Amino acid sequence: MRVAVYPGSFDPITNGHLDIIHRGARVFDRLVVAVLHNARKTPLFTVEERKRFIRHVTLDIGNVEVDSFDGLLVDYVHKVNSDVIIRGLRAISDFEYELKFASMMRELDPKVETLYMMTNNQYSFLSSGIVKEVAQHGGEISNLVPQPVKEALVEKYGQS
Ligand code: COD
Repeated sequence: MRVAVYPGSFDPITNGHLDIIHRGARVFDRLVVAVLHNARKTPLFTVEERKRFIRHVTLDIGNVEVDSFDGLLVDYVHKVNSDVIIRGLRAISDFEYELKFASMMRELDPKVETLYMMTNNQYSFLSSGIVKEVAQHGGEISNLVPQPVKEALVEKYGQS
């Protein structure tokens, strides 16, 4: 059984992340979406909230699991008996960071492969950060995030 891990902050999940989840789930037998529990950063949503959103919007995909992790990603990948990490690519601007990411993963364990999937063009500008910024100022985000995430953002920022 081929197991892949799709790690990220997912603060919150966007339609771009969801696009990569759909693509990954079609290629692998089991896809584990792993939310980073990063105590150093202050996320907008708690790990539990972020996991709940992802579970909610992936209910129709049978081979997707949602989990969280702390510490080194490579250790988590071993823990779930995987050797593949999936990352999403939006534009050339992602490349520099992703090259360092993949090189570091290879340094930590050469047997763990990092695979990149291109997002749908319509999501190539999308990030959790930009969605939060637009939501904070009352902009329209219906096409950018799943409905439950939109509702939670509207509730957080107190606008409709
Ligand atoms: N379309 C397609 N893909 C997208 C989109 C979009 N619109 N938006 C984001 N993505 C992709 C990103 O490129 C990324 O691949 C993934 O979705 C998750 O994105 P984010 O922004 O939610 O999460 P990141 O990139 O901040 O996650 C970083 C990690 C949590 C994976 C990393 O920091 C980590 O593993 N930390 C643990 C410590 C560790 O092991 N560090 C060494 C790593 S080499």
